[in-house]
Amino acid sequence: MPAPALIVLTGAGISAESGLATFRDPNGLWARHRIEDVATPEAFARDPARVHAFYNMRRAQLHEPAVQPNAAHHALARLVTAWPAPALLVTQNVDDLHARTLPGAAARHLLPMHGELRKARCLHCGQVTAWDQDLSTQTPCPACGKPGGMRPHIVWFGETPLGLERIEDAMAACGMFLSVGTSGQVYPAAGFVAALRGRARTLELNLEPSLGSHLFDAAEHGPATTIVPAAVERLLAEAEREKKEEG
Ligand code: BJW
Repeated sequence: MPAPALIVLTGAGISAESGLATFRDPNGLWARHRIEDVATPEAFARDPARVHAFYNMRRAQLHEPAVQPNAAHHALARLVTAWPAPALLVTQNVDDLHARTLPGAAARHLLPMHGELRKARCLHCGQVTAWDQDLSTQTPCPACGKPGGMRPHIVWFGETPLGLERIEDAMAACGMFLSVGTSGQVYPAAGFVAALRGRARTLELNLEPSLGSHLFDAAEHGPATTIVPAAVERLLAEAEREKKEEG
C-alpha cells in the first residue's frame, strides 16, 4: 500500500521544552492571565493596551537566545519533508519555532491555524505585515498609514481559525494523523481526531492523556523531545519498509 497522506497537529506542549509556557498546565499562561482579558475580540475592544502588553511580552520572548526549536520540532520537520505522500503540519501555536525548522520551500508544509505572533494585522485596511516590534494603540499601519488599528495576527476565542479550507481538504485525504502536545480542549482542532476516526490511523504524543485521548488508536505519553523523535524515526522506517515491499 502507498503511504497515506499525513496530518500532524501540534499544540503548546511541543514548545514547552523550548522555554515557552503552555496555556492550561498549572504554571501556564491561563493561570496568570484571564482569557476574557487578553484572548477575545471583546477584550481588545475594551482594553487594547492590556492585550498588546500580553502579546508584546510573548513576541519579545521569541527573541531570547534560549528559545530555540527543540528535538521534537526538528523531528516533525524531518517527518513532513521526508514523508512519501502529502504531509501537512497544522499548528495551533503562534510561536515561530516550527517555521524556523521549515525554511524556504519547506514552509508549504506548515499551517499556523491560530495565527502568528510575528505578524500584525491592520483593522483599517486588512493588511497583514511581518512584525517584530512592540505594538501600541498608536502604532500606524505601514500599508495605509492610519494609527490605532494594528492588532496581533492571532485567532482569539470566537474568531474563525485560519486555513480551514486547506485543512478540510487535507482531512478528506488523510490516512495518518498525529497529535502532539495539545490538551485537546480547543475546537475545531480538538475535533480532528473524532472526524478522522475509522478512516485514518491516529496517534497521540503528549505529556499526559489529553481530553480526547481515548479516541486515538494509540497514545504515547512523555516529554515531546523524547517521544516525538523516536516516533518519527519509527514512522519513517515503516514507510520505507512498505515502499521496499511494494517495489
Ligand atoms: C507537553 C509538554 C511536553 C506540556 N511534551 N506535551 C463549546 C463547545 C465547543 C466549542 C466551543 C464551545 N464554546 C466555544 C467554543 C469554540 C472555541 C472553543 O473551542 N472553546 C473551548 C474552550 C470550549 N473555539 C474558538 O472560539 C475557535 N474558533 C472557532 O471555533 O470558530 C468557529 C468556527 C469553527 C470552525 C469553522 C468556522 C468557524 C478559536 C480558538 C482560538 C484559540 N486561541 C488560543 C489563544 C490565542 C493564541 C495565543 O494567544 O497563543 O489559542 S486559546 C489557546 O488554546 C491557544 C492554543 O492554540 C489553544 C490550544 O491549546 P494547546 O496548544 O492545546 O495548549 P494547552 O496548554 O491546553 O495544552 C498543552 C498540552 O501539552 C497539555 O496536554 C500538556 O500536558 C502538554 N505538555 N509539556 C509534551 N514537554
